[in-house]
Amino acid sequence: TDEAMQQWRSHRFGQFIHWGLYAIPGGVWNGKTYNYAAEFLKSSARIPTATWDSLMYQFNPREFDARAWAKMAKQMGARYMTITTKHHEGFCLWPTKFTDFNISNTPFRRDILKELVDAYNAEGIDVNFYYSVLDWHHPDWRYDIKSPEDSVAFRRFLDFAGNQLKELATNYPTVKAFWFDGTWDSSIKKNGWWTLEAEQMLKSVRPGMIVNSRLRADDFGKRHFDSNNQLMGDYESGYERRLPNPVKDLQVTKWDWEACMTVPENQWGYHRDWTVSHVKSPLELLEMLVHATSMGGNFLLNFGPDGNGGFRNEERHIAQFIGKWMEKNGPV
Ligand code: FUL
Repeated sequence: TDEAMQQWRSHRFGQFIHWGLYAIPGGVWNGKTYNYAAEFLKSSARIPTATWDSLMYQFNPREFDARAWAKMAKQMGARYMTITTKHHEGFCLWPTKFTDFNISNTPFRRDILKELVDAYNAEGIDVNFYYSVLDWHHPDWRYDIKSPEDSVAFRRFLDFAGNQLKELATNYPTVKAFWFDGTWDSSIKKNGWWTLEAEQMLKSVRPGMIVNSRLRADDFGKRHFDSNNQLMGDYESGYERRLPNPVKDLQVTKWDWEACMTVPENQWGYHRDWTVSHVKSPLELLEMLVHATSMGGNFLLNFGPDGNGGFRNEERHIAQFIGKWMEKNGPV
């Protein structure tokens, strides 16, 4: 684990990718644009699960080219990549045995996760897996445990999640870290044992596996990473604009951390009209990269490919801009 953390730390700059069914509607439903995060559209537009899930039959990203993605990341200077294997919607980018709601039942069918892992690894880029425990699709998911029935259902859910994690760690042996999300609900908090068990399990399948702090629901937001470097730092990651302040946040150096950053405010998945909020310029993002890494953290810059598997021009431009700087001045 020390070695894994050392490697994680040395990477400094990574690419985050949010990709799922939400990329198809891109924040627009029945002609109406929802400004809140595109990956939350199901919830913002109150779309019933069965309706949302049928997007699966439309998922056919013809332009998807894992090698081109990896090349772009490489040219940008990224040394690791974190991909949403399953976001809150519950759709899985790999052919999992544990739910039908996965890539193999789309018209596309290909194992996107495998193609990405292979392509990025071939460029020398480590791949980490983002995994949302919160799951809007799974019938046994509970926000809270209010009855014995809830607790039985939720136990089934936790088994499901554990099985998926084991499957990911087993079938994609080069995965370097798990980036947990969606652990803030009281159902998970009441089952804190599971988070420990999940971490132990991942370590037993892949010795040296590291995980981010969000796995521990109780730590969420408190950012007291103890010196236990089996946990991968996440400095309030998800809170886009907030970068550490050298004076106020001096304690930040006590643990490993990563600032993850979106290009517009609060949009992680692809949004058709991302000008609904301030879109950071390439220079702003470069400054953040330099800021974060100069404070000893890692910088994880998010990209949200569209439903065809392409990046928007602005994103390509950002990648080129940072890449040019890195060529001259990097690696950070
Ligand atoms: C948050 C999620 O709710 C967002 O959609 C995004 O994935 C961000 C990185 O973490 O918790």
